[in-house]
Formats: sequence, C-alpha cells, structure tokens
Amino acid sequence: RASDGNIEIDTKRPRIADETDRTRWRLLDESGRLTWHYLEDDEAVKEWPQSIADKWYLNLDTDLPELPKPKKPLDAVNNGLAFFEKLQLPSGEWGCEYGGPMFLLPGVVIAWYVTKTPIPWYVATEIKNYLFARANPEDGGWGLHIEGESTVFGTSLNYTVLRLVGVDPEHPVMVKARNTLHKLGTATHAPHWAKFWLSLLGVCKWDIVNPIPPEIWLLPDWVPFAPWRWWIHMRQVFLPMGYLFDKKWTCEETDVIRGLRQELFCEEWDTIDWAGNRNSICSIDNYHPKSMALNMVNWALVNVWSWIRPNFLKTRANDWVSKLIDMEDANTDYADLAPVNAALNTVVCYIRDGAESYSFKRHIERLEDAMWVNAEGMFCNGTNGVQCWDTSFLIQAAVDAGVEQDARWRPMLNKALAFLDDQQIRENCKDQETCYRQQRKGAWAFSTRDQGYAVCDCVSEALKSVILLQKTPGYPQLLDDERIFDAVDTILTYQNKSGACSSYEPTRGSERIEVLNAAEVFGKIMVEYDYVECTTAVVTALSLFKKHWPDHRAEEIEAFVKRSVAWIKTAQQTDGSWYGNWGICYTYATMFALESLKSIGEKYNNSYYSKRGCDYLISRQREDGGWSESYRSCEGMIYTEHPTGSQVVMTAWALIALMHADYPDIEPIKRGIRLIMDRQQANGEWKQEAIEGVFNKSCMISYPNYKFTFTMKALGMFATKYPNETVV
Ligand code: LAN
Repeated sequence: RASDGNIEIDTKRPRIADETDRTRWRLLDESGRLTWHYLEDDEAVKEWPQSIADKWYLNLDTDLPELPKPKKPLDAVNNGLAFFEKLQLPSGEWGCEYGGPMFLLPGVVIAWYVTKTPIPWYVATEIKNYLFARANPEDGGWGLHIEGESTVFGTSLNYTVLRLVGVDPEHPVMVKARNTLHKLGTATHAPHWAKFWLSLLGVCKWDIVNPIPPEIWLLPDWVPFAPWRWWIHMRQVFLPMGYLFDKKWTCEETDVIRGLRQELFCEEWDTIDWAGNRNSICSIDNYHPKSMALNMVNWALVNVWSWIRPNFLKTRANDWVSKLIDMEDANTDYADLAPVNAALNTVVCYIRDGAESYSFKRHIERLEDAMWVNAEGMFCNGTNGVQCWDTSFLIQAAVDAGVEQDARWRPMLNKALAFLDDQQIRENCKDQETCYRQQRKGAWAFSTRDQGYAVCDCVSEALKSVILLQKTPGYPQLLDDERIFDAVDTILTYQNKSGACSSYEPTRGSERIEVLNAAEVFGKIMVEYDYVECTTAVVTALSLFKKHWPDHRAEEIEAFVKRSVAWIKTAQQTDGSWYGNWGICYTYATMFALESLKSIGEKYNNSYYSKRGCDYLISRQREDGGWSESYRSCEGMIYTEHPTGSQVVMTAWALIALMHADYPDIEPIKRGIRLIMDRQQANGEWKQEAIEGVFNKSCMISYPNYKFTFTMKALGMFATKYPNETVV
C-alpha cells in the first residue's frame, strides 16, 4: 500500500476500506463535463459544500420541504419542477447516473491496471461496494446488465475487477462468484470481448482470441462490408482492438494476475488448450451465435493468412489504424465515443506513446467523465452523461405544461436554454471524410459537445426545445437563424433510402454484414437500422421548424417528412403498436409515433394509424390506471408486463401518446394521471421504479430523469388540455 493510501500495482493485496464517507463526495460540473471527487481534506469539505444534487445522487438526506398537496395536475407539475429545479447543475443541465450495462467498468479498470495507473483507495472501495451490491443474490454472479441473469461475460470480468481493486479471493462474495463462474464453464467459455480483455491482462493467452485483423481497415471503400459502413460503435471498438490484437501485448505479470490464472479456470493454467477454446462459449452468453461464414473467415485468418501475411501490409494497416485512433481522439478531446473505445484507446496510447505522453495522460483524465457514484458505490456510465438529452425533455415538459411564461421557472429555463446554446456543435469534424464521420455542424450530441457525436434524435429534441423557448416572448435569442438552419441542414442528411432514420449516421451497409458480428452477446449491431424513435423525432422537429421558417429548404423538408411518415406507418405492428429500440418498449415507441403523426395533423379522429395506436395503448391499461412494461418486451419482442405492476414512466408515455392523438375519452386518461399524482412524494419527487432503457435488444440501461421529465410532461399536457379538470 502506498503512503497516500492508494493502491499501487504490484502490491500483494492492497487493503480497501469497508466504505467511504458519503458526505465527502462532490460532483464537479465544468460546462457539462461531470466528474466525481472525493474530498479527503477537511478544509476542502468546508470550502466546497455538498449540493442538493450531490446528496440526492448519493441518497443522503436532502431536507427538502414538504410542498402543499396538489389539488390539480398543474399543482403537481409545479411541485415536480420545484423539486427538479434543485437538481439543475451549475451549467444549466441535469445530470444522472446512467448505469445498467455490466461490461463497461471492467474496461476502465483493466485499462487503469495494465497502464499502472494508481487507483485511489476511495475509488477501489466504492467499486467494490457497487459490484458487491449488484452481485446476483442467488448465484453471486453478474450478467450483461443489472437485471440480467449471470453470464460468463459479466462474472469473469467483474470478478477480475474486484481482484484488481484489491478484494481478497477468499472473501465469501468472491468464493460464491467463482463457483458460479466455474459452473458456467470458466473463463475459457467467455465471449470474444472478455477473452480480449483477459488476454491484455495476461490472464488468458492471446491464442484464445478470435482474430481482429487491422488489415480490414485497408479494404477499399466500395467493398460492401468495409468497416466504415458498420455501426459506429462497432467500428470504433474494433479499431483499437485490432491495434492491440496485432501487438499481442500483455501487461506486467503480478501476483494478482497469477492469482486470476488459477481462480478463473478449473484446469491447470499451463495445460489449457487456448487455441482449442477460441470458439467455446457459454450458451447463456451466446445471444447471437457466430455465423458459419465468420467461423470460416476466422479459420482462414488463423491458419492461412497469419502465415502468408506480408510485412508491408501489416505495417500499413497498423499505421492507418493508428491514425484513425488519433482522429477519434482529436475530434472528441480524448473523451471518445463511449467508455469501451475510450478505455481501449487509452491502452493504445500508453503502449504507443508512453506513460508520460500527453495522449495517454489526457485519456486517463477523460476516463473520469463516465464514472459515477451513487448510494451503492462507483461504476461506469453508458456514456459521459445524458446532459443534452435530459435537458431537452425538461424544457419540452415545461412548455407542454404552459409554465414557460411563469416568472417562477424562467431562471431555470433560461439556464437550460443557455446550456443548449453552449453545447451546440459549431463545426464539422476535422478530417470528416478521411475518418468517415457524419456531418455534425449545428447538431447536438446525446451528452456533451466535447463528445461531439451527433445523433439525429438528439439534434431533433434539442432543436425543438430551443425553438419552443426562443419563440416564447421574453426569452433571449441565443441561437440566431443561421445556427438553427445549421441544425436543420444536418438533420436533413440523415434519411435512409427507406425513408426512416437511424441513430448516428444513415445506414451505410447491408444487414448482411451481420454475418461478421463477432461479439456474440448482442444482436443487430453491425450496421445502422431504421429506428421508430429516431425517425419520429426528426419528423416532429422538422414539422415544428417549418411552422416558423416556412421558406428554408421547404421542398426538401416536405419530401423528407412525407417519406418518413410513410415509413412510420409501415413500421406499425399489426396490433397497432410500434417496437422501441432505445426505451422499454412498445409504450415508448408508440408515444413517439403518435406525437409525430400529430405533428402532421393526424390524430385519433382522422387517422387510421393514430387510432390503432391509441386503441392498442388503451388495451394495455391496467386496473389501477397505469401501464407497465418489462425489459423482457425488448428481448422477446412481445409486450410483457413488469412483475412489480404499473410504472410511472410508462404510464406517462402512454398518456402523452393518447393526449397527442386527442383520444376522445378522458376517463382512462384521468385514471392514469391520478396514478402519477398519487405516486408523487410530498417534496415533489417521484421514486425510482423499474429500468427504462435498452440497447442492442439485450442490454438494459437506466434513464433516472425520465421519472421527472415525462411525468411532468404528461401532467402538464393534461393541465393545458383540460384546464378545468381537477382529477383528485
Ligand atoms: C445510446 C444512448 C442514447 C440513445 C438514444 C439517443 C436514446 C437513441 O434514440 C439513439 C441511440 C443512442 C444514442 C444510444 C446508442 C447506443 C449507446 C451509446 C446508448 C444506448 C448508450 C450506451 C450505448 C453504447 C453502445 C454502449 C457501449 C457498448 C458497446 C456495445 C460499444
């Protein structure tokens, strides 16, 4: 143990504390960049008091006053805003934990470990606490995401994390987890990415990793499966993986690593047949089995290509991959697309540029951006935050409630607008074409401008929010027309041939590229697909824009919207619902779909599609007036109720949809509104219920601010639509 109490690599068994003092944690907000700090010094604690938001994130007492009991929905909105205002961060945005996936923290911790980055004792302690709290109560393992059953992926990697931060292998939690891992087939049955990380540590030998040839980046652009056509998350992960795979680099051997070599396997480590286990995988992990074609390609790469591979190609491929990594780092100021490639690029820069290099050190700073602390401990968020996205929805909720003119909320909304003003991306990427990036001038990212990845629905939601506020008398015109046009021009680059929109880029390759899906644990990840939520968000944004600027690219916008709406209609399921890819699930997408239909004037009374959507939702309403959907809907693609009953978030989504469509019967709507009001706490808040979000069909992710933004939106829409209804 080092004298400052931090864990040093190579000490035999660093001691970690039972817990940290929760009153010493602080969230720092630097123009939307959110990082957690632990104040060990008493003076610092006095100088930097804990904010209400800090306390709330950590589940400490916030001492917020009880508010007058709402008499009508608008009172409930005001109470909700009074609470949520307290959570607004200094730059004007809202922050939140964004956990769920259980494969992100291992990347970060392994990157720290292999680069000999000291892990402060308080970080190690809270990571341990988080993983202990999240171990599956039955078998002690970990899954792909917090609600999932134990897998080799989750268990082997999170067990490894615990050992790297200093937990004793004989701790009862570890013994239990290890037993489960052994029952599931040991780390030899881990999926590709886990085998990769374990090989970097030297816990596996590189022979167990299926090939990730950097040469794939030398394919000419016209090749139908060239990587620039892949979904951005896949290509940005395979890029640094290719670099590291080619080097077959491993970190220095330590006692912990020698320990892991025994703990993660049942067999004698020296006798393990690494190459023979390349395709071994536990069936629970194997959500998307590798295709026969991929198995053949892998075979050829190992048995033929590795023998005949010319040196000049190897060098050229590595140089090009290295340049692409530099461009990604430069375009994001080392924040990178998401924590997976951020951790990998960190290791690349360490090996390539050295421990003292700017690139490596900046990466280490940036890895902090995705770390979060809550009452359970410390973990890694899915992205470097949800800032622009949540802030946009809060603004829309306030406008829907008609409180944007209320002097009481003006300072809060002004700050929110100023945040979006600051976070708009003003320039395209440097070397946009060379590094295959999408136009982004005028766009917003999901999290921050620094991260800088435009997503078409994030641009759309932020743009709507800016327009709504700036068109309200008395708000400052922070974004001039040129900047609004920049956003629209970028949105207009997003349409697929089908008429739909995808997430970060229009689809660049065929679904057949899915045969190269090597990750095993996720489905439908290789290319961009048509998404209901993204398409509908774009339609509503363009419709709103057109009302205020009828002359800017009018024909193109009209044609775009027409084609998108036609696609949205074809995407409706036979039962009247829409399938959601990013929220859970049918309720979420149906809300977006009915909102977009309303934006072009199609509602219950005049639209077959809108009517069927409403009827579908009504058929799903529960006895208590609420709606409830489980993440199982996303995996199984059939509406599945959550075992804990109605959820405020899904209830809000369904009500918003019905009100957008002007559903003629107020009674079911009132019953839902009553449920949301009943669940509101005396201080204006709503309590966390089941998880709200999803990606790649199989992985869940939480959106804790939805229980505020969408509930208030539903209540607010009700208040403006039926001003005389009291409900209670
Ligand atoms: C997100 C989060 C936001 C989400 C919406 C904006 C809600 C959606 O409408 C479009 C897609 C997007 C941007 C999205 C894509 C995939 C992300 C980035 C995530 C679900 C958050 C985490 C996830 C990412 C892939 C996690 C890292 C995992 C890998 C497999 C690389």
